[in-house]
Amino acid sequence: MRSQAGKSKEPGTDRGTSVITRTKPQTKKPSLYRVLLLNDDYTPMEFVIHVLERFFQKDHDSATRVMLHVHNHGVGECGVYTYEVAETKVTQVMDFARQHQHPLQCVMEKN
Ligand code: TYC
Repeated sequence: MRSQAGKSKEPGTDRGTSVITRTKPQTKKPSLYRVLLLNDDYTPMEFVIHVLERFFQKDHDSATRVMLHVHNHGVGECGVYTYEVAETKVTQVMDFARQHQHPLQCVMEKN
């Protein structure tokens, strides 16, 4: 921000009026967060596929691929979201898993 006082006038005629000019863009990109599923030995594969379809809008083939990736590698990405959306997804998955008495874990991490 710059305060621009009157310029190029006769000496002594500046009446002190100034204009505040915005120089910095006022939009900021939101931070993004990855939502991850963690593998465990007990949650049924079909339950994980259902979670990916229900909360992450995956079709059946895509959900199956993500589930198998988590099963084989220990962790996998469900999606990337702004903070509040990611937090909501994690809560929804954890609540749903608990309701069905599965130990499935879902976490978020900053990108
Ligand atoms: N490993 C589980 C099984 O063999 C399946 C599974 C996949 C569990 C992904 C959790 O996030 C997970 N039944």
